Amino acid sequence: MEFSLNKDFFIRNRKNLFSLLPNNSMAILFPAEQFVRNGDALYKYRQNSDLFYFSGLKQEKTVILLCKINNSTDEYAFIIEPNEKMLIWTGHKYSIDEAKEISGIKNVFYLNEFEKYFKENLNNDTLVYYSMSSNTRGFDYKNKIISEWKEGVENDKIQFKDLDSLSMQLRLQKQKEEIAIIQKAIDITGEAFKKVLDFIVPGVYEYEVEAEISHHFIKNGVESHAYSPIIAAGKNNCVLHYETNRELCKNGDLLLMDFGAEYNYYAADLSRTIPISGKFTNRQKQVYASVLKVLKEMKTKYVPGQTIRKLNKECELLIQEELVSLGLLSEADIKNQNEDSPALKKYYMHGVSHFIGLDVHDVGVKDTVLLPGMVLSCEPGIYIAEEGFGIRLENDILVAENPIDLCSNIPIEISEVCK
Ligand SMILES: [Mn+2]
Repeated sequence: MEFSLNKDFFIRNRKNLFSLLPNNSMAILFPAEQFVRNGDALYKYRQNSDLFYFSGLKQEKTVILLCKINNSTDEYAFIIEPNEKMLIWTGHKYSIDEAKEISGIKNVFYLNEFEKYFKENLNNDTLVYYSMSSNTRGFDYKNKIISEWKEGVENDKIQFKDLDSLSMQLRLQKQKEEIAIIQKAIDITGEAFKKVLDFIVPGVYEYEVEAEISHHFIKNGVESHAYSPIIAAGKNNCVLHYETNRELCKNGDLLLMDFGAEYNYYAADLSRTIPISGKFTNRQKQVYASVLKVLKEMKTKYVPGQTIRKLNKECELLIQEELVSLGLLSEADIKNQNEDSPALKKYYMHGVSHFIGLDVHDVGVKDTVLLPGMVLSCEPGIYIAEEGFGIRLENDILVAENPIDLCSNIPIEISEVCK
């Protein structure tokens, strides 16, 4: 199985985007900004997901221009013009031919030519689509173009449109190559979890567990975590976005981990909670069994026609039932609860699902109607601060008439996560 995307994929994606674009419009894809860490040190660069999806070009300061004028289409890519200094400090940059080969775009020029081709294609009734909300806001070129647009806008009929809703429509349903890559990211993530199961003993630090995971990721060609890994021992189980990962893993406590590899730009998202000693207490086991039961029931519901909003509701009802049987809520608590802040929110504060793809929290909204090929998380949890622990379990599910659990090979049964 091939895990890299070739130009056919990007050509197909642009063709699909053209079919959504009205006549006499253009779409401009701006790159992600290079973020400064401090001084002249930059954070590791990662391309904007849309720009990657429509071109495969991972290099900074790349702009894509797609024109649909008089019902004929033109595609352009604009890239950095390499010089000697760049070669010395940051190494190789794409040649024109390389950018053509990666993207399948025939018209590749250096960035200083962008304006010429942009203006050449721009007419008074052209609709100009660009992403108004993704992480491309700071890029100088985008700012320059947009401020020029705003100055000129009153004088002509150019209209600006948000590209995000169009790219969302395309990115939501994953193609078979994408699912293969997501599965690869999940498999590496699952292997890392198995390493942690062997590694964990009382007395290790959360960051040592993180190191086991990162080591496995890097060794297997993963360029980055898909998000900051949560390695949370004991009371930290209940901190939903814990990421300091500096504390000791103690005997009798649980270790909640939420982490995922990003493989060739696609994310995995996995949560597991395990006993640090290798054995649950009776109470921990009881709560674990409840969360596992909810996960198993919920994952059968990722069928076409569903929405995240409905899944959330169904999950809340299941969790509520478990909270009653765990003695955490009484029937009276439920009867007297305020609709806006249901009693179960004390123990389960988040939603059960989000879309997964190029971004770990991928495009798609709560009312997006699920269709085959969409990938979403299924992540119920119960957090009991007063008992000093919380449990979250999370698998990634492919929507189908019979939903497919892409994490089905990763240990989750009580017998599998205990020693
Ligand atoms: Mn998640």
